[in-house]
Amino acid sequence: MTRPAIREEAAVPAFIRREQFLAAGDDPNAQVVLMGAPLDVTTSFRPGTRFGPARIRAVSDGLEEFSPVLDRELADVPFYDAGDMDLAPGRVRESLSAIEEAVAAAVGRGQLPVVLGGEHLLTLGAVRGVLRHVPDLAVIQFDAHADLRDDYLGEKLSHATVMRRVAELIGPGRLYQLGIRSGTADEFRFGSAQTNFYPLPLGGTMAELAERAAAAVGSRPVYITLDIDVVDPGFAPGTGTPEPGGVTPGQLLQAVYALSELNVVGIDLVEVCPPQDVSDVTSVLAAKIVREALLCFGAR
Ligand SMILES: [Mn+2]
Repeated sequence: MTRPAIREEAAVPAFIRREQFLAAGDDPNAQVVLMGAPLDVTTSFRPGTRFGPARIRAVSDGLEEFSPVLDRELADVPFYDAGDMDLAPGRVRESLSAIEEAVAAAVGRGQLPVVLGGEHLLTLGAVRGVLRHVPDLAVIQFDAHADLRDDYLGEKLSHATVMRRVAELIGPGRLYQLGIRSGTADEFRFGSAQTNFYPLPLGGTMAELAERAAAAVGSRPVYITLDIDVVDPGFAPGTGTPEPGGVTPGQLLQAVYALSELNVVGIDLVEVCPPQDVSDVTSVLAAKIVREALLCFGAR
């Protein structure tokens, strides 16, 4: 059988739009640039964070664009979703360089990069990228784990060593670690002695820790890294290294709001692992945190 020639004007419309985050605009020069870094290389327990950015985007569609708490909506904060970086599987250093370049490009143009992970090691690349343009940087980390090992099974570059490497870059006194409840005795000694180490207090709140950190950071530029496992695994099971005894989503959001006056120059949200998730609760929480972060820190 001979098929008729294809007529261009009868082209099938593009049914499948590349997934974008809720209400993302199409101006690459927007004040805020969302980018996915599906790094999933050094994960030690349960892999799958490479699927994080795509799933967070997909479920973001179920959220409203308006935040009642912030009384602001995404239309007030134009942002661009640049999609996911193409990170070659297994190539740690090259991947970190690609992340560094992308983040440096955004910061160099005066944009606020918001990076969706991916495993926590990506923060090292992102902080390197920010540091190219912003000296005197502080980093605020929300995490269940200290991530302060000097090496992990002999490897210096790992999700378990990432904040040690970041501390070396910016100076340990510039790192604020909030909500930590897991690590080795060595990590806790290093953290207590050298970083601004705010372990999760029994009975205290995450927002109080964030307020302390915000007061200490003052007007200095700050990068925020948010490891979703700071939230209790009962609320956020979709993560590689769940650690019981965490905060509720509401407590975490309160802590994010407590940072709203800071001079935030970069943000990441890491360790969402969709294959381990239940009913997308972790991805939906991540999407909500991203929305609130966009509205909190992107409206300048
Ligand atoms: Mn972490």
